[in-house]
Amino acid sequence: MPLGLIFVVDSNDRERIEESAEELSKMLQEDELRDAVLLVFANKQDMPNAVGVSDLTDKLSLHNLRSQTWYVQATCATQGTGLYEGLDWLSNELSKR
Ligand SMILES: Nc1nc2c(ncn2[C@@H]2O[C@H](COP(=O)(O)OP(=O)(O)OP(=O)(O)O)[C@@H](O)[C@H]2O)c(=O)[nH]1
Ligand SMILES: [Mg+2]
Repeated sequence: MPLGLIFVVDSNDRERIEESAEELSKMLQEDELRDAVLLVFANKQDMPNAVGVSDLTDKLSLHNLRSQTWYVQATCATQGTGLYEGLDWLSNELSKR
């Protein structure tokens, strides 16, 4: 059974998205996470200045990933928006394997 990895990004903290990208990239190079199914929560989407899903996908260089299956879900954790959609995607992907 592969691992599911949920990576939560504060989309509103523009100064630290680069830091998030570096952390994610380091994690995904770990042997244990090579085949992980990656769900990114692009959190704080309710904030007017938040980075959108498409920009965040670029900033995290997700299109360059070769060994992981990934998905970016827009969320607002305080209102619960997007959480179940993301978890449904993850549970579906994991059940395929
Ligand atoms: N507007 C909004 N606020 C959120 C959301 N999710 C969490 N928060 C709030 O964000 C605050 C916590 O901020 P974080 O950025 O997670 O943590 P921090 O204290 O800034 O510390 P760092 O981890 O160093 O960034 C809490 O008040 C949460 O209620 C969201 O989707 N939208
Ligand atoms: Mg913060």
